[in-house]
Amino acid sequence: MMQEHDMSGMEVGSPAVGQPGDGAQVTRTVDIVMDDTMRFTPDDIHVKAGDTVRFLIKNVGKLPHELVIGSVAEMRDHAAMMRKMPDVQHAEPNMISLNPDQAGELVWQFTHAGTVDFACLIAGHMEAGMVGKVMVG
Ligand SMILES: [Cu+2]
Repeated sequence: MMQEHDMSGMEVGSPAVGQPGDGAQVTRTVDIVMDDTMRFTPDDIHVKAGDTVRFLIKNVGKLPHELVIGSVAEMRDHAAMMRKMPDVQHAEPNMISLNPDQAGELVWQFTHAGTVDFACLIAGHMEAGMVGKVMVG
């Protein structure tokens, strides 16, 4: 029963990725659409360091999709674990899971200049190209 996996903070291992945002401090709103072509639209987002972004995310596909903010290296590890344990329910402040025709939001503060990745970690989706980048200037 004891799990060796410490899920907490796993996707947010590096402080450069940023931190959960405060909905009262939002400086930018970005709409993102997810679909069954395994794409995020847009998949290339530019913000400024310090911006708190409200992502308004809609799944227009017929499959569930999710958006997880993190680093690609850490997300590959997470995706591998998800393939081994597809029934694991995971919910973290850096992610949102949406069923078909569902919409939701994620508030995130980008604290450091650089590139932050996002991806859908449902088995096979990231591998099929369901990734995007936030350029933090
Ligand atoms: Cu997906």
